[in-house]
Amino acid sequence: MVYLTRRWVSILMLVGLAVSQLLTAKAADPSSAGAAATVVVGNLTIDGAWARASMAGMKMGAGYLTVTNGGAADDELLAVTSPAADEVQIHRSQTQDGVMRMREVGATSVPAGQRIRFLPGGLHLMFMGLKAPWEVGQTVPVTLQFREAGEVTVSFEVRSGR
Ligand SMILES: [Cu+2]
Repeated sequence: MVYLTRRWVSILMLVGLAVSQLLTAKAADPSSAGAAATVVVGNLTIDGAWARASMAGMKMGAGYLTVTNGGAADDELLAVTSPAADEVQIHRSQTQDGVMRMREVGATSVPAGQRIRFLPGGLHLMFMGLKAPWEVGQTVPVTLQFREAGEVTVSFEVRSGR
């Protein structure tokens, strides 16, 4: 339909980046350029952070990420908060007797030298009481509190995917 020149595409990307940075202005980490950037805190590397677009009328949301512990000491994800939700819980989905259930697991260990993946159908962040619907393209600031590495705020990119 419309053929965008390379110049236009880069201008649009810059505008998009500026908007996403405005939306995540509360994010404490100025080094994270845009959504789903790799964030390093202490011995931990966090990447692939994304959240699912919320369904109409639903006040709950789910978020996913990968945490890699490159250090020699175990760490633990103690708590999660976000200005976009009343409460954030750490959940695990499990299929029991053919029914998918999820339960709150609380603090989650990130052992030395290991990678913990939060994925659909498994470990995930559950956002309760969304302040507003989450739409594809926006970003959600999420603060992760680790026992050893401390606190870090990561931008979760809202996607429609599964
Ligand atoms: Cu859940």
